[in-house]
Order: sequence, then C-alpha cells, then structure tokens
Amino acid sequence: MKYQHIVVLTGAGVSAESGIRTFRGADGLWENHRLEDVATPEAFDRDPELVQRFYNERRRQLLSPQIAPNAAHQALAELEREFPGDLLLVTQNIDDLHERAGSRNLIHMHGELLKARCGNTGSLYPIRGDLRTGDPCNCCGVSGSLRPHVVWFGEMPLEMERISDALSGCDLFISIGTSGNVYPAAGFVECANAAGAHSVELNLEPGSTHDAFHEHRYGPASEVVAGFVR
Ligand code: BV8
Repeated sequence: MKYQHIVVLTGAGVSAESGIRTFRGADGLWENHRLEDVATPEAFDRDPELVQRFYNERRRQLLSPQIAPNAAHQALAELEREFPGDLLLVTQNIDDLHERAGSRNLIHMHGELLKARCGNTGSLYPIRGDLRTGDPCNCCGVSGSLRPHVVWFGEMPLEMERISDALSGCDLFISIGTSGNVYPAAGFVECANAAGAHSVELNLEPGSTHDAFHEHRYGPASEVVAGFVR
C-alpha cells in the first residue's frame, strides 16, 4: 500500500452484522423517542431513569454471548498489526467490538458503553451491569452523579485535538458504516481532503456526505472492508 498515515472512521454500520442495531436503520427511535431526544444532557436531567434504561438495555445486549466482532472489525485490527505506517481508528460507536477484535490505536469519540462517569469529578469506572441513577459513586460518594460515559448531542466529542492532528497529517481516510449525519464526525472527510488525503467511503449505501469522497465501495462491511484493506 502506498500510504503512510491512515485515519479510519467507523459508525454503527461496522457493528450491524455483529447484531448491534444501527440508529437510522432503526429509524433512530427507541421506546418512541427520537435518539436526539434521549441522548442529550437535558433528557438525562428531565428523566434520568429513561436515559439509564436506554443505555442499560444496550449494555445488556452488547454483553450477550451472541454479540462478537465481525470480519470488518477483524480486518481493521489485522491492518493495524501489518501496516508499516501509522493508523488511527476513530469510532463513533460506544461498543467494544474493535477492542475485542484486537484494535489498539483507537479513539471512542462518542464515549464507551462499558464505562460510567462521575458527573462531579469526571472519574471513569468500568461497568458491565445496569447503572442506576441513585448509585453512589466511589470517588465522592454522592449518589445521583453517575452517568454513562457517553457523549450526548450538544456535548463535545472526546479527543478532538488528537483526531484533528491525525486528519491534517493523513494521506488516506477511510469512512466505514456511517450515514454521515452527525457532526463533527461527518466533517472529517473535508479535513482529510484538505490535507491532500485520498478519501474512501465503505458503506452499505451512499451516506449524506458521499460526494465528498474520492472513492466509494458499497456493500456489507464484513465483505467490503476486508476486500479493501487486503
Ligand atoms: C457537538 C453516542 C459541539 C450516544 C452519539 C445541525 C447541523 C449540523 C450539526 C448539528 C446541528 N444541530 C446540532 C448539531 C450538532 C450535533 C449533530 O450533528 N446533530 C445531528 C443530528 C444533526 N452534534 C453534536 O451534538 C455533537 N457535539 O457538536 O458539540 C460542541 C462544541 C463546543 C462545546 C460543546 C459542544 C455530538 C454528537 C454525538 C452524539 N452521540 N453517540 C449513543 O450512542 O447513544 S451520535 C450516534 O449517532 C453515533 O455515535 C453516531 O455518531 C450517530 C449514528 O450515526 P452512524 O454511526 O452513522 O449510524 P447510522 O445508523 O446513522 O448509520 C449507519 C450507517 O451504516 C448507514 O449509512 C447504513 O447504510 C450503514 N450500514 C448499515 N448496515 C451496514 C452498513 N454499512 C456497512 N455494512 C453494514 N452491514
């Protein structure tokens, strides 16, 4: 491969074949609430139980035995191991399937379902069960301060400086399984193009920003990703 610096962005579509529901595939609804109405700080203030239930259900599903990385996750982990240059994997997903497949140089820009955060101190805790709003947290003992370590709409995504640095220095940008509806992730292709990178969209169908990409390959991620990186 003639590239030295690769940035990969993944979205819900890379985990779809592992059995994790996408957002817009499920028309973005959950218990008749739009995602944008449940995944916000205001929703958490208004009805913390509803928001905790939303994430507790997704955490239980993620930890169920039938959920495992698919060939797309595996191909990306193999690429990281074998690629002689540097590769940064930025995921919008809050599942841990990239880690389970072996990816290491990974940023969860929208947080992680298997971590809880103390709203008072910002301390993070691994969590594999249900999170209850009344649970006291270990760091300050204040009950009601624990929330999912997830970036909600209106909140700043994580590690944006590190991501921007990688985008401004990349020569290949690969976007996988994202509809390109959520910013700032949907704007990454423009940053990569401005850096002179070759940009590639690997998705089931054209996303909202498809015309910004130099190259497109459509089909299930488990086939298209392995076909592109090998
Ligand atoms: C911020 C964690 C600023 C929670 C998520 C108006 C215009 C532009 C922007 C905005 C606007 N109004 C508001 C905004 C900003 C807002 C935004 O973009 N809103 C959208 C709705 C318009 N963005 C934010 O609020 C972000 N923060 O801007 O902060 C700021 C600045 C300073 C200080 C403070 C703040 C934060 C956004 C993060 C929200 N959290 N996730 C959770 O997971 O519950 S977003 C969540 O939805 C995901 O993380 C992901 O990002 C998004 C879903 O997108 P996708 O991953 O693309 O999934 P989707 O289902 O849409 O698409 C799946 C794709 O896969 C499809 O294309 C499908 O075809 C494909 N597919 C399906 N199966 C397969 C497949 N592909 C391959 N193989 C398959 N088998």
